[in-house]
Amino acid sequence: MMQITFKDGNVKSFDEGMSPEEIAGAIAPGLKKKAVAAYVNDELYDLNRPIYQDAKLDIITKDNQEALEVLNHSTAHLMAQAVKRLYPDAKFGVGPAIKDGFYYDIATEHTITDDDLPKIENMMRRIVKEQESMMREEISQAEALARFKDDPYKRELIEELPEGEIISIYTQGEFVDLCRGGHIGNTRHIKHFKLLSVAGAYWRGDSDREMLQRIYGTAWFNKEALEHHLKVLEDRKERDHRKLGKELKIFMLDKRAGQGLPIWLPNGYTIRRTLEDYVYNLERKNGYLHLSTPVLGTKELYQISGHFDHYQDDMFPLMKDKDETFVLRPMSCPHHMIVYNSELRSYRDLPLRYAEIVTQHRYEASGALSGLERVRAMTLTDSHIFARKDQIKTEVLNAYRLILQVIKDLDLTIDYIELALRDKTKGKFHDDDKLWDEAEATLKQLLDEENIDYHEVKGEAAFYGPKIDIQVRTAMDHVITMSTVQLDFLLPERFDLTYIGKDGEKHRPVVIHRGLISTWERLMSILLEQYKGAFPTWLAPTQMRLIAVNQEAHGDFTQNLHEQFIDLGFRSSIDLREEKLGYKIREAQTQKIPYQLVIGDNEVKNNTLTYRRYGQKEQTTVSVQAFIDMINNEIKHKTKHAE
Ligand code: TSB
Ligand code: ZN
Repeated sequence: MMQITFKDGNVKSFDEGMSPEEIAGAIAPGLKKKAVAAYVNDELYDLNRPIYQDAKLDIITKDNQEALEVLNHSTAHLMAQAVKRLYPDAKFGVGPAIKDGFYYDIATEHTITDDDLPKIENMMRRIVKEQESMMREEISQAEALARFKDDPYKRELIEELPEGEIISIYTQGEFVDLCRGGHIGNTRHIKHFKLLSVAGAYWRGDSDREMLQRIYGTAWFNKEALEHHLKVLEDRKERDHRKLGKELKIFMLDKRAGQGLPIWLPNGYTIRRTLEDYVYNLERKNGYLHLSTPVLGTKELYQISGHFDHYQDDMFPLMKDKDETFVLRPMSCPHHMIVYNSELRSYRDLPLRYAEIVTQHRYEASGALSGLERVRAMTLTDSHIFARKDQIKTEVLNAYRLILQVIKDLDLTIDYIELALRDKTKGKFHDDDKLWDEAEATLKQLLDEENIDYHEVKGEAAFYGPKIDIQVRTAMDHVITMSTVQLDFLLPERFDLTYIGKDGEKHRPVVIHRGLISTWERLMSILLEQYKGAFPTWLAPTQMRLIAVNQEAHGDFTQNLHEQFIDLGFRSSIDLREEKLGYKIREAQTQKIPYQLVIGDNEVKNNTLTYRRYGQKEQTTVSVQAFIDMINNEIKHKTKHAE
């Protein structure tokens, strides 16, 4: 007999060799039904893996968070077995559970397409019916290499394990897989799953290695949960900014223009200029001074700043001529340091808040590029605030509060605040411990004093100092950095920045780097997804579309109205094409224009307007002036409309 200690402290005896599933069944049939896997002495165990010794047992049930991961991971094995049956030459890379799903990387001569997925799903269902047990076996490295002699990917993984390590493999019917474990024990427990898509994936994420085929799928414990998830995925597809960006002509990418180098189309650029005006005004109100600096700098400038030593991986290759070497700038800070230094500064001049909407370039890995969310050419709502030490707290807080206001105006949702610190063991940070300790302690203290909740993350700081990053959750369920406030004691040293204090002596200012609302690129990706392309009136590239019922009878009135709207600063557009009325109305709808105005006899006779709001069925007739007041009011208050 063995003694099993449960989470609640209860101890019970069971026959040696019983599995978590059997133990659960012995306690209560209901528990057995809900059991998915277990922790045995804190090690993740398969549901059917025998326990031979006294142990601490914690059964993972369907209600636990890890359960879904175990199920999805098990489903990955099930899928691999089905793939192998259909395409016997298939070899396998890795097949982990991911958030809400799983994938498996596969090498086969057969090109797997979306059309193959139902076939694979059917085969999976067959294996479920066969009730294959997933049996664990522990073998030596040498034996593992022999067992997987035809599987180059698995061999590579086995060879990398530390010598002498015991390796676990799983047999499920005719199929054998290398795996650490944590399974649901038998394929019959896997009922509600769907294969979602196929994509290419480099072996080990390395673009110099071969490309494998990756199948994504998802598995759930009941039909409703699966259906709900598929609905969520459908909605995400509709919201994907890459799709919407194309349909609504916001931006484009073209291989010839360059990867990660987006082109802003007229609609997108109009929104961007609207956001720019908004940011300029807000910053002016808050004491920022705007300036403009070049996209190129000398190599020397970036050597002084330290970017050259610590940030080169993220920079485009240098541009060299006979006597000069240029850097395509990844950041604007060095330029702003020079501006500070161009005059003698007194303590009375501080804080000095330089702001710039900065175009900069970063040589992001091609695999990391994604639509507008991560790009190589980007324009940042940047600022560098030069302050005395006694001003740090107020300036950081002012910057933080301004960020909160913009986030609110744009309707974004903060997921969490991250305090990004240095990781001493990594070389990408400057190495003056004293400066780091002081900067990190200052930010920590400030957040604590203000009762701002935050997560600390080591290794995510900038090379010059710690950051407070504002993390936003997108409609696609990515968490992404939008805004940032960074405390920097390094660049003031590097550029020998000084001001004359009250005492008549020279002192060092500090620099606060502030990204207000990320880059226009990233912001646009987020706004597109959030509004599903239906921008509120203040942001919409076209705010109203005017359509005359009959060109001859109503054309002049419509044209006059259009010009009047333009003079008022509205982004009005008029559809004069010789198309059917119904066609014009439908098109205005697919473009998600907030207001469609159809102008006919009544409007001309009564000097009124009949409008229909995007997404609504009813039409409303008002006086021209009432319409103008309504639009002005919406713009002023950044009114959002329900979809
Ligand atoms: C705030 N020197 C500071 C600046 O003064 C700086 O550049 N900080 S940063 O490196 O954190 O970048 C600022 C913001 O740019 C990030 O918070 C992020 O929102 C955005 N950003 C960074 N890289 C990319 C990228 N590849 N594509 C789109 N946006 C990006
Ligand atoms: Zn900066």
